Parts: sequence; structure tokens; C-alpha cells
Amino acid sequence: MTVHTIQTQPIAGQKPGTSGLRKKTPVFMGRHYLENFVQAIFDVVGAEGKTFVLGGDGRYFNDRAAQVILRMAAANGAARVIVGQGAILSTPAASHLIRLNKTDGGIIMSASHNPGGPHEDFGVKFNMSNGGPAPEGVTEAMFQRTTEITEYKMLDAHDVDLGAVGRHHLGGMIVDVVDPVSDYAALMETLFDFPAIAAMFKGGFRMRMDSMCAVTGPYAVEILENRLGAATGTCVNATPLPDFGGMHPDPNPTWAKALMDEMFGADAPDFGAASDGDGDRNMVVGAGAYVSPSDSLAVLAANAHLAPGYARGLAGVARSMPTSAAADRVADALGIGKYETPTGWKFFGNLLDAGRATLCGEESFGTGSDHVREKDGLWAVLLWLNILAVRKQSVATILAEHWAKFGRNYYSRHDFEAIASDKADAMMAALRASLPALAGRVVEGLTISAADDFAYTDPVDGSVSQKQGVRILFEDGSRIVLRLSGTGTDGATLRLYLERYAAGPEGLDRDPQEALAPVIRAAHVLAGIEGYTGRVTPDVIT
Ligand code: VG1
Ligand code: CO
Repeated sequence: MTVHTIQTQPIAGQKPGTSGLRKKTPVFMGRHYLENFVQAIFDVVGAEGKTFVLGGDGRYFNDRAAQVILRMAAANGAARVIVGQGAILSTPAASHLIRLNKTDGGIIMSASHNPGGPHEDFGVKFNMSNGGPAPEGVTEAMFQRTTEITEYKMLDAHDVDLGAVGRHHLGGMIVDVVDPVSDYAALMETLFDFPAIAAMFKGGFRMRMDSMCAVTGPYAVEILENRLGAATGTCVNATPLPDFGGMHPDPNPTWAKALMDEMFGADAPDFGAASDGDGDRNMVVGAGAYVSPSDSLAVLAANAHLAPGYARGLAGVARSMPTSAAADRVADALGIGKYETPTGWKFFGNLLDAGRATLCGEESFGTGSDHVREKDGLWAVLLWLNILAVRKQSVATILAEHWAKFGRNYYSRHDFEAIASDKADAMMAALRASLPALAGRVVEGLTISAADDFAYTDPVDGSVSQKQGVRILFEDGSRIVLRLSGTGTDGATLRLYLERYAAGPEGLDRDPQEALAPVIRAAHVLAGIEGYTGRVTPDVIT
């Protein structure tokens, strides 16, 4: 087998965003596109003699891209690649395999919650040897490399059979095809009280798990139905499909509407959950009780000690800046560390590695812990199940008791999608320019106490990340955050995050949109959203 060195040239815009490089699938399938980016990865992290993990969420082009990446890894001198059978690995399972096998990192093929298919989205992200997403310094170096690349290396070889577990050789490189589920499921058994959860199912507890035709299907069936004894059929949409069955694999009330309808209908199951394309996100919902992701993080932090893996308590809790402060209140009550990071899981890595944080979460339906270095959808579902099995209360009661104790951070995110990028940029620029003069101003009856553009200094390595989102804080503790998405592939997406605190005991069970109404109006006034974008009504409300 020969290694070919193929002449190429830089392709504009190969810049990783919040979570790797994401583009329309035809763009990724274009001449040299995938190859240039993969070579840039290997040029930055080095491949010679190294071992990597490879897998993806099964979306269209996943199988072809895997073969290209394997041939390039071999051509670049990698010693071994561990691949999920069928080129399938959920993001948290890939993170676990990287750590379990002490490899030098991994390549995950996914555009996460973005739809998949020939005309939808594809993505590639690199995770480091700690199992976590490459930090900004590394992704910046990869981007830099894509702007100067002149050649890539490719082994001339047949496809590797990824359909069955076993060892293959590709040039001088070993390819180990492994079961995507078993090591991950074994890890979950070490963290949670499986007998207690199984007893709960045996006692008639009913659940619906919607994998949205994405990667968590096989994991959910094995863990929930096979190992925990949930009724057959508990898991729906459990076969990963290249186009996710035409679904938008984003677990939120808009896209997981069927699950929401069931959970709010007559004869609702006790517990419902959904996960995203690559299995790192989760939505949890009780019978007639939606759990906002920010509240989910707070409830998990307050109750994690009920699960064996966290019985010793938590070192600290970290949340992304736009996530509500509900988790901070729990951290204060527990007397443990609390951290506020920019959006994106890569910012939690150092806190987890340093043992400062045990649980992490984002408002975008992401929760996780130090068991891997990614957010983990099924992990969150299992921790909820463990808590439900111990407390023997409904989700609604657990939420109500949580708010009664800590007060409630009403929270919502409004997304305005596919805005013309120049208009979104102009709006953000004007808003940023207005920040110094905002303190003291009264809008919609709310007095602004401070406004800034969030900057983060990593407490472990001192690296600084600027311009991570505009924050407008009000005297009554309300808050508005605005930032542009770094994961979209179609124009710009404006994310507007809204928060308002109610201490209780009155007013803890209002409708969030109604409770937030003055904050929403203030955001539109301050940012001039309609004037810049022509939009008043968000495309997605979570
Ligand atoms: C979004 C979310 C962010 C999340 C990221 C990746 O980013 O807001 O919280 O970490 O997606 O999630 P953005 O830049 O579009 O707001 V996923 O499930 O890739 O892995
Ligand atoms: Co995801």
C-alpha cells in the first residue's frame, strides 16, 4: 500500500466554532474539504506513533468520512485507531474510550443537534487525550493550518470492514473495531445504583426515551431496557438513521414535540427524556412537568450524593455564563466551588481535570460530570432515574420542593435563526458600543445595574477568552444575555437568554414566558432586534 502526497490549497472558512467544524454536508463532501481539515488536525496534534479514537453519530457521510480519516491516519503514521462498530460512537462514549484506553485523542464526526442528510449538516471535532474538546488555542492552530496547507497524505487502500468487532491492519496501522456501547454501559454501572433503578421499573415506573433516530438508540436500549428492565418499547426512535428520519435531533420542547405531547397528555409516563444527534444533550420531563436545563443542573447538583458515584459529595459546580444562576444557589448552600465559563464544553475541561468541578452544565440541554470530558445525555437521564428511585417522589414534586428551598430562576432562551450575518453583526456591534452608558438606565421598569461583554480567565491555565457574550444585569437580579451561535451553518443565529429570580414562597409556579415578559421587552428595546433583523418572534423558544 502506498502513501500518496496530494497537492492541495487552503479552503476558506475552515474555522472550528463552539464545537468543531460544522458545514453543510455537500460542502464537507467537496473536493479536498474533509481531507484538508483532517490533515490540519494531524499537522497540529501530530499523528506519528499515536493512538486515536474514531466514531460518529451515524449521520449521512459518516461511513465514508470514517474510511477517509482512517486512510489519512495510516498515511500520517498513526499506530492504532479504535473505531466504534459501524463507525458509530456517541460523543460521551468517544470521550470515555479516549480516557479508558489512554489514547492521544479522538476524532468525532458529528454536527450534534443539527439535522443530517445529503443536504443538511456534517461536522468534525477533535478531542484531546483527556477526552475533552480541543481548547481554543488548539482549534485556533488548526484553523491557522487550514489557511496555509499545501498537501495532505492519503494511503492507497481498500475500505476497512467496520461492520464487525475485530482487529484489522491498514498499512502499518492497527484498526480495532469495538462495540460502541459496552464500555460506556459498564461505566454507567459504576456510577449509578442499577438495582434500585431496576426495582423502580419492576414496581411499575413507566418511562419514555426518545432517541430521535440518532446515536443514543443502541445505548438507551441496552442500558434502559436490557440492563435496567424498563418495558420493551420504552425507547422510541431508537435506530440511528443517516437523516435522523427527517427529524431535527435537538431535544427541546419544539423538536421533541411528540415526547412533550405524551408527557403532558392523559396517562403520561412517570418520566420522559430525549437526546440529540451525538448523544451529549438531554431533555428530561416528568408527567406534566417540564424541567428546564438550568433547573436540571441545579436539581442534579443538590441530589447527586444520592447516587453511588457521587456519594462523597461534589467538589464544585460549573455552568456556562448564559446558564441560569440556579446551580450557584445550590453550590452556595453546599459550600462548594462555583464557576461561570463561556459557552461550549471545552471550557469545563481544565476545571474537571484539576478536580475543582464535579458537575457541569449548560442551558442548551447539556449536563455532565467528571466521569468523561463531554456533556452526557444518558448519564443525566440515569442520574435523574437514580434520584427518583431514592426519593420516590414525582419530578413535579422534586421541582416544587427545590424552588421552595432555593427560590426559582425563571429562565428562557429565544433563538432567531438564519439572520443575515451582516445584520446580526451590526446589531451586536451597536449593542456592544452602547454598554458603557447602560448602568443606571431604567427600561420597562427595570433598573440596569451593570453591562459588559463576558471575558473569561481560565483559573487553571490563565488563558483568556474575550467577547463571549453581552450581559445586561438588573438591580432585581434579572439578566439578559445576547450572543451569536457558533454552531450554525446558515447565516447567523441570535441567542437571547432571559432570566428573572423569584425568591418565593409566592409566585413560584408562573408560566416562564409570562414571568419574564418585562425582561423580554427590555431586551428588544436595548438591542433593537426588530430594527436590525426584522424579527420580533423567535424561531425556537426553550
Ligand atoms: C450551542 C450551545 C452550546 C453547546 C454547543 C455544542 O452552541 O449553545 O451550549 O455547547 O451548541 O452543543 P452555540 O454556539 O450554537 O450557541 V452540541 O450538543 O454540539 O454538541
Ligand atoms: Co450534541
